[in-house]
Amino acid sequence: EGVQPQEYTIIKMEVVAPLPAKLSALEGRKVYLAAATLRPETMYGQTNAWVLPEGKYGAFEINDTDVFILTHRAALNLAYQRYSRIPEKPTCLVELTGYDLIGLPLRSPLSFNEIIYTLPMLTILTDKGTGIVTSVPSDAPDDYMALHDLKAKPGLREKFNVKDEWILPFEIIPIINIPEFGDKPAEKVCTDLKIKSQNEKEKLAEAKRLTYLKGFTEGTMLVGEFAGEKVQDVKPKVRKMLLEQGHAIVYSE
Ligand code: A2H
Repeated sequence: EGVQPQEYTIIKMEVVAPLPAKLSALEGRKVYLAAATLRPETMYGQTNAWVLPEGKYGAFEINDTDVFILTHRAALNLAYQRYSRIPEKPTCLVELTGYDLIGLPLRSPLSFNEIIYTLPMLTILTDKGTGIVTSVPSDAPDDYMALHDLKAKPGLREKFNVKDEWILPFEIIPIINIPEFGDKPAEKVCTDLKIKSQNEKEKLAEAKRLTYLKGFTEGTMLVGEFAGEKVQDVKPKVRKMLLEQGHAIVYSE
């Protein structure tokens, strides 16, 4: 972990009923995958959520109505940030792994896709954020490559029991223009750097550096409430909107 605290926005991705058998103990509650992001202004372009198949997760009681699915580590941090029914003590209602979550249908705030699905990503770190990532393949190189891998490799889909209809209909949605990289910056940079898969860590770090820097300083929104405005200006406005509407919370670690 770094010395500087990192402040994330947690996006509440609602699990769409009916709940699968593994989650039946949560019947009657609002259940969310809690995704940590640094780019709330990109939520229009969500195509899926990512979990680590071998990762350990839990369904935690946040208050009287809401349950968040995330790592135990993140649940403990949240409990110290006033998000638990018992102060400073997380209550785990169901123990889960990533495998239990693959295929869950979700409704996520601002997303143009009304329903999106939970899919496996092999490079998720369980000691960062919540261990749940929302996927925006237009602007995040990791998301672009992980979705590309699943679309291009039927064997990978088979290995994780991923149905074709959870990925094949989901196209990249242009949401931000960057003069140098166009309307699908992650695809452009991954292609330019000849990145072959989600496992090329060093090249992906370079791709992230390039898109993040240029996106923030030179990007313009193409969609949503603030279309035509600079990403720099839109980011705090979208974040405020999501927080005020109860679709997101602040999380630091
Ligand atoms: B970002 P930082 Cl559009 N493991 O959100 C791996 N990656 C994780 C993670 C984890 N446990 N938790 C969060 N992340 C991702 C959007 C996005 C993100 C865009 C572009 C770039 C980008 C949509 N995915 O991140 O190491 C999340 O993906 C570029 C770094 O704390 C989160 O923001 O800086 C970002 O990494 C946090 O990474």
